[in-house]
Amino acid sequence: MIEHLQDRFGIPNVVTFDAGQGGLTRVRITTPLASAEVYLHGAHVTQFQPSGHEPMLWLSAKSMYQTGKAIRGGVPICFPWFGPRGGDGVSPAHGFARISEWQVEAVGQGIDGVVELILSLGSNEHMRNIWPHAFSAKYRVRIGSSLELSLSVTNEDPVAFIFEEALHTYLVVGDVRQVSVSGLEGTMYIDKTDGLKHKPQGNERMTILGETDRVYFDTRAACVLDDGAMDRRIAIAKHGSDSTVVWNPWIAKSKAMADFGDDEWMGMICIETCNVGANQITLQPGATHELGAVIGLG
Ligand code: TA6
Repeated sequence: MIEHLQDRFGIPNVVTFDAGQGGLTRVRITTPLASAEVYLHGAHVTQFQPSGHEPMLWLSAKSMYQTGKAIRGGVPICFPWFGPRGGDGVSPAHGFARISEWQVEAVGQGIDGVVELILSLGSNEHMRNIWPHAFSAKYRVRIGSSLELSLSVTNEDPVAFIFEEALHTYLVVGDVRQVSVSGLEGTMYIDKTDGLKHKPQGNERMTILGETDRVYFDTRAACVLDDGAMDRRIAIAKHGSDSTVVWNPWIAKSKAMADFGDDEWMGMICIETCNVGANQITLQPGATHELGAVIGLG
């Protein structure tokens, strides 16, 4: 299968298909602008590094790379729900998109050197057994000086359906205790570390002083991550998204996750581009919704 993909979609010295970690099919992209890696498992972008700069996406050294399991780090795609699903005991956390095998639809490189991958996922019987709706999804990944992601979901059903979605981006930081995040000033958030209380962000930049798990809702603003330790700023712009989630598991939660190193919490922060909770999407038959993020040096 890898040889077939290479023959059909490979670009010599630019786009290479190979067996990555755990033998999962991986696409490696090398351009003068940046390098990146994407697994077909979950259409999971696991690496993005602008030329001349440090890697931007964080990956756990303890991540698993196996069917049925989400890769820990990079940009997991959460769809068609976010978080655990109402106690049914069989639905995978954050939906099935990030543990499904996506198909390659197209690969190209523009004269500007930007490489674009288009991956797709359609509903199958297994999915319909746990989420009874027909959908098709396309994921466009553009590798240039910034990482551009867009997830388009089309309702293939004769009736409307409701879904949640997130580009659950894990970013590298030098020390999460020395970062601040701007763009969320003046918004409200749900604090998942404090009984789902609704709280105001106020007018100050957001900082991480302990376990942090916040769903900022009704916000379309770009965020800027200011990383004091690495002396770097990363901008996360977005479209088609009304929610932003910020997460750091801190010490205890890191220890409780098998695929997360006990001390890895200091080197990462999630700033997630979402439509979750009250910002969930209702999609009419035949309609398409696009969620997008552009992640680049600030
Ligand atoms: O986005 C934050 C969050 O919902 C946290 O509550 C935590 O569960 C995190 O996602 C990771 O979820 P996962 O299923 O990937 O372990």
